[in-house]
Amino acid sequence: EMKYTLVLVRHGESTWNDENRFTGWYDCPLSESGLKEAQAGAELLKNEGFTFDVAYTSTLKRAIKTLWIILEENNLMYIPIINTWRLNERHYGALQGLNKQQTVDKHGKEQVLVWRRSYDIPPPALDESSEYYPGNDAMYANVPKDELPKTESLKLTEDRFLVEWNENLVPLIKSGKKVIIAAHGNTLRALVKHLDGISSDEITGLNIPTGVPLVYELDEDMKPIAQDDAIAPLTGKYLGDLEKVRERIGAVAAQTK
Ligand code: DG2
Repeated sequence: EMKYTLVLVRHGESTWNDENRFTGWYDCPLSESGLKEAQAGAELLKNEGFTFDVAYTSTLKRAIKTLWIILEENNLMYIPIINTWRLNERHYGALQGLNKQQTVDKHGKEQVLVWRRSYDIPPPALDESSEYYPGNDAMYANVPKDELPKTESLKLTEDRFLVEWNENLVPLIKSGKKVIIAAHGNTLRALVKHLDGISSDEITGLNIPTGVPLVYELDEDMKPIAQDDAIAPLTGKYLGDLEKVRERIGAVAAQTK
């Protein structure tokens, strides 16, 4: 029996998504089309009458801005927003900043697919002297250095995301609060893998589109209830025109050809 509704949304297209660069923890803004995607996602939620008590997001402005647009459109700017690095995108290591297609040209399609989509193989790590090392960023001054990544596989991303999920999000949802999570392609892959029990093999084929709200219905044990119109292997449902959603999913996969 349906008990709780949880809404997930990947941020709208970022400037580095648009430039087809590996982004990870790099803090780029939404692109012009990303702002429009976020607005369209916000309107879908409004038209379906969604409301929220608490919002969760990362420390990265593309997710935060997407959330702000959603809250503004839905007259919910007063609700608490929790920002945590545990919802940040997977750290892309030494790939951050590189063009995805040029990386294919250099290392081959198979290798890049392993880096982008394998479950437990992390990309090459970056050096502590790198400008992209989170330990050199004031934003993470309060995070213990040994918790800050130099690269992450999806598995490592899932591990640190699930700390937040189990310690804070699950109790919040079970207390009856309506929660929206605005996050990133790979943190959301990690979360839906956990929710839907997707295997490490099957998760390699899963891509999350930008800016489209994804609605989960959960029972009292946080198990998802399968919904009509869900796109397998997910049991949660994307809002809006599913044909367009499928196209956007395909476009994410096609960033490396
Ligand atoms: C993208 C995901 O993260 O890239 O880090 O480049 O969701 O914050 O735009 P997001 C990045 P892929 O794993 O799909 O290549």
